[in-house]
Amino acid sequence: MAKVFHAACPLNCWDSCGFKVAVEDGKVVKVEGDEDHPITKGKICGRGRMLEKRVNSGERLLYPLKKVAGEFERISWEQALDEISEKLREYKKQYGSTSVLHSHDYANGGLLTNLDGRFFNNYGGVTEITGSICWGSGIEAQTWDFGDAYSHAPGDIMNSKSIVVWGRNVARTNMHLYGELQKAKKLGATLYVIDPIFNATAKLADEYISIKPGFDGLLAAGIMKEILRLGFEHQEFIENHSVGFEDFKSLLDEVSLEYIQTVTEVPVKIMTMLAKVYSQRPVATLLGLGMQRYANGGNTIRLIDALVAISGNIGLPGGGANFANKHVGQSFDIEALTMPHRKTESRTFTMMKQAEGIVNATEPEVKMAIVTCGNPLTQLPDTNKARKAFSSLETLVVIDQYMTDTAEVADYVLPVTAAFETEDIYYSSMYHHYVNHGPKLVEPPGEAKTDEWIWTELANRLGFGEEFAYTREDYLRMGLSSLAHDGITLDYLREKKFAELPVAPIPWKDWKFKTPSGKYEFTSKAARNVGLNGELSLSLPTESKWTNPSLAEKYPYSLLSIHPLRSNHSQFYHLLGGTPEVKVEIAEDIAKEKELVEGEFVLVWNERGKIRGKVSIFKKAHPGTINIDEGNWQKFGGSVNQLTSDLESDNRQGSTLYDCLVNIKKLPF
Ligand SMILES: Nc1nc2c(c(=O)[nH]1)N[C@H]1C(S)=C(S)[C@@H](COP(=O)(O)OP(=O)(O)OC[C@H]3O[C@@H](n4cnc5c(=O)[nH]c(N)nc54)[C@H](O)[C@@H]3O)O[C@H]1N2
Ligand SMILES: Nc1nc2c(c(=O)[nH]1)N[C@H]1C(S)=C(S)[C@@H](COP(=O)(O)OP(=O)(O)OC[C@H]3O[C@@H](n4cnc5c(=O)[nH]c(N)nc54)[C@H](O)[C@@H]3O)O[C@H]1N2
Ligand code: SF4
Ligand SMILES: [Mo]
Repeated sequence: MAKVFHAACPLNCWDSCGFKVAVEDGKVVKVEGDEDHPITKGKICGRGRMLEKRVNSGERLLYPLKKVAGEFERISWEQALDEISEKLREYKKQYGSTSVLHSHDYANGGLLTNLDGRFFNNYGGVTEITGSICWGSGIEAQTWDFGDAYSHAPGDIMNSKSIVVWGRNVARTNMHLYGELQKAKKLGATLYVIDPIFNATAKLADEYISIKPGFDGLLAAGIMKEILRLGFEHQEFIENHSVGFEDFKSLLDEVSLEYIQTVTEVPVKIMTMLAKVYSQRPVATLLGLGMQRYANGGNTIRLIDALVAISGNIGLPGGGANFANKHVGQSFDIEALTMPHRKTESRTFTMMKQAEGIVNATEPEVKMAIVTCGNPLTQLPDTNKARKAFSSLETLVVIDQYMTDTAEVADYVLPVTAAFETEDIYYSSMYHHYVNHGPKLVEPPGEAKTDEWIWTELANRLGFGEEFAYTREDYLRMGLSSLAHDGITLDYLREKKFAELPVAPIPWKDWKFKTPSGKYEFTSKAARNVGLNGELSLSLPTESKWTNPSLAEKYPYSLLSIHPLRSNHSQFYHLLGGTPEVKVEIAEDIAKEKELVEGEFVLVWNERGKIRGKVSIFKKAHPGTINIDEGNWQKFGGSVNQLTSDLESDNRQGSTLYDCLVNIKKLPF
């Protein structure tokens, strides 16, 4: 008989669901939703359910592997840890500790994934990754405007008159918000969706606004021009709670609505309509991550923030510029876990520029990289560059559950535990503000070990084992110590399964901001402090017919690479059954121009790379738009990142993954 336990989804996702997991004979047999969870209420997605396959799959890595003469050989943990720690010791002695790079992303939302920081800081400080290919531009943008990136609590949209879903693929990536949108609509809210793709969320909308990818900032500028012309701006907020408005207004005066209509491909009458919508408060703006993955991505989010601000939609129930909720992650005592004071050397590369850093860095050169919770050879922009860089390292160590594209090129691959094989607490700083407890339910297969065990063993060999002389429970208590006065302890979580973090449900209610001036900053001082011009601008993407006409002539179509429905990034493609194909979704005008029909094979290419796939026609997508979902493995046709660029966005903290022009042609087969 199976026994059912509570657990939590570890995947990097908006929703951070509560689970009920059935275990029989020491194996996970079913993953379902926990009805008691206040936000996720018993509903989970296919990726969550498929975690059962992900933990039980026969393809799991079971033993440490070492590459010898181009082939992987099984070795003992003893040998793997001795050899890796010897290399760490030697590289540090010869070149300094920053000759080692820690490459990672956020594949696991567990609090104790932070122990990698504890290891690298005690080692002396390695080359670390800053910014984020995921949300970096938007986080930095909101930090400049408000002082931080905070969202309203999920149910708050029930107070909204209108809801604008701006570039978020809710039905696919944030399923519990979809349910809330349906509910808000029933209560009378009007829903607008702004997206180049007529996605499942757009189908729910009262009005769908199709836009040229990368031009949303300009659309926001057009709406603001109309708000100011019609006299709908919130005078009190602008005059007493913001700085830099006059300069910003002059910028808006420089540009005409006709120009905005031309570049955004959105009619002026839509701008006027949205100006009226925004003036009928409260309006909730739910921003997605797609539109900040452009060279102008930070400025795009700042212009949308500015629209929310001048229309008086900040700090009131039912309003907000909702992008992420950093408050959630800030609730934990991360420093107690990571011990940043222990590092004596430091160097950083942005997440976007890792490959370039590996190839070009001197003093010291990068000799070794350790990859945790990430699959850079599939997920980083410009795969060909990333592959060359990671393959050129003297020593590459990958800690993972599967033989990913990145693991394939490693010198050492270490098998790590998966969901339900270790205790942790899980949260996501993207949507809701509940933390979930996940107990250890089953033993890991083969010789797979926790990341924590691996760090401890390496620390013992490198002479700082005393900083790792703690149990998992000790670490969980350390990370939760900042929440003790709110009654949120490990014992509480073990018993109650989840807890509501002390996070403000309506941020910026008092219009006191965390910026240097304490006001909303149309012109950002924080930006100036890091040597950037903090003024808003009307910047365009880098790859467009307006900014690079000769490139656009060769490569006339905009390539998006949105998140896959059935996989979390690269984590499920190999478990979907059959051979996953590369699906090339194309707007109807491209199909017509290139005489392409459903199911035909095509080549999509630009100067960075090429990819072959099967055509699927996108109904109602913005003209000139192509999409290939991200995350696909090399053996199934390859990652779309063979085509994307590794440029940093305007504020240097984000990627330009969707700022990508391509061409397409029919293939004979
Ligand atoms: N199924 C599934 N869900 C996921 C994930 C997954 O891999 N699979 N990943 C999780 C993670 S880590 C993240 S970061 C989130 C991301 O969640 P989302 O932000 O919802 O997803 P994205 O796929 O990044 O893109 C969202 C939307 O942006 C639109 N878009 C692209 N460019 C533009 C533009 O220029 N303007 C406008 N207005 N829209 C644009 C796309 O058409 C798409 O509809 O999803 C999380 N949830
Ligand atoms: N073209 C394009 N590229 C994109 C995106 C896009 O929209 N378009 N989206 C970007 C976004 S938003 C994100 S967040 C990134 C995601 O990029 P990644 O986080 O690199 O992607 P994942 O596929 O989730 O891979 C993470 C790896 O971590 C492993 N892993 C899981 N749990 C653990 C653990 O506990 N310990 C260790 N050591 N390993 C573990 C998994 O097995 C997997 O191989 O991709 C980005 N790349
Ligand atoms: S992937 Fe997201 S929606 Fe799916 S079960 Fe996990 S947290 Fe929930
Ligand atoms: Mo992400």
